[in-house]
Amino acid sequence: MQKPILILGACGQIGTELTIELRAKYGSENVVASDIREGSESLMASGPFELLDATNYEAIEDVVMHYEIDEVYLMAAMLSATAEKFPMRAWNLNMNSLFNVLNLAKDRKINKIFWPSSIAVFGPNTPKEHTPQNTIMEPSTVYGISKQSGERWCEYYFNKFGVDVRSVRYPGLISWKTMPGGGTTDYAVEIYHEALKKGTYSCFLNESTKLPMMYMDDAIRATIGLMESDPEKLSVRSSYNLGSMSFAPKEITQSIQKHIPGFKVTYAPDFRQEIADSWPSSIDDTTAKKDWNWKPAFDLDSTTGEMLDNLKKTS
Ligand code: AKB
Repeated sequence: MQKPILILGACGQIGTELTIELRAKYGSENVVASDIREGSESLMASGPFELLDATNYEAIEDVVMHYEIDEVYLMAAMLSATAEKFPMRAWNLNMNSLFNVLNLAKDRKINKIFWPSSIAVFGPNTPKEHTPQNTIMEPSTVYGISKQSGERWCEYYFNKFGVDVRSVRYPGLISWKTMPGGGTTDYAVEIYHEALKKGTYSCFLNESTKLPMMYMDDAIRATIGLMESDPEKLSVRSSYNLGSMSFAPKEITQSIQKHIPGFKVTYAPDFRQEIADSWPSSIDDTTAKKDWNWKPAFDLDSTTGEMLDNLKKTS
């Protein structure tokens, strides 16, 4: 029998699709979605929902006890661009929410945790191409510092208290169901919306800034795949590198132009350029492939096809 799952931050870009997929897989009644505010009508209507602040330990504990929750996916976070504007709020949200779920697991009130890390854990001194699983990590952003600290705490709770916490370092995620918010890689979603709406886009990164990216379907498959893996096979309890594709704004532009030939992009780099410049260009995910058979399915052109088709249908 499936034991109940709680998703914190269920209404965000990843949380929405994760909730839909977990409900399809394990039954709607077994997946409790929660967020600080209500989400899309379809998400709210498709199963149990709780208004919940991920920084409030007692409130989470009440929900965990009420539904007899077994696993928690903690998807609430402040992303890189917003975190630069509100450093203390970002630190409080990103760290306190993590401690809340780690401590619930330490006290055996829940049994398993998924917590997302990010390519932002790497910094300007990290090797840029094929960034290895273990390498120099000196993040220069507020968000990156919180994710790197989070990774250290996850590994610590696993080693000291046997907490079954699992994590991946997400690259930029491309999706059409829910908009991202406050990230540096968000341009790679906005560009599709603007291509269809206006035929032009002003990009906040320069044309040759290559970053690791992934289509959301792959990210959800990776997340659930890791959570379903045999714990004995997992050699990493900080966070796994997760690779798929890498491209620069000029390459995504060319990919869109195959469908919309007149599409034009101008470049006006802002403060997010410095964040992007500190991150890797491509990721070596050999360890994830070896430990739990990770394999991406989407490249840039298949992502573009999916994005344009689905956005046309829904707009
Ligand atoms: C961001 O841009 O902040 C995120 C990330 C790479 O973690 N999408």
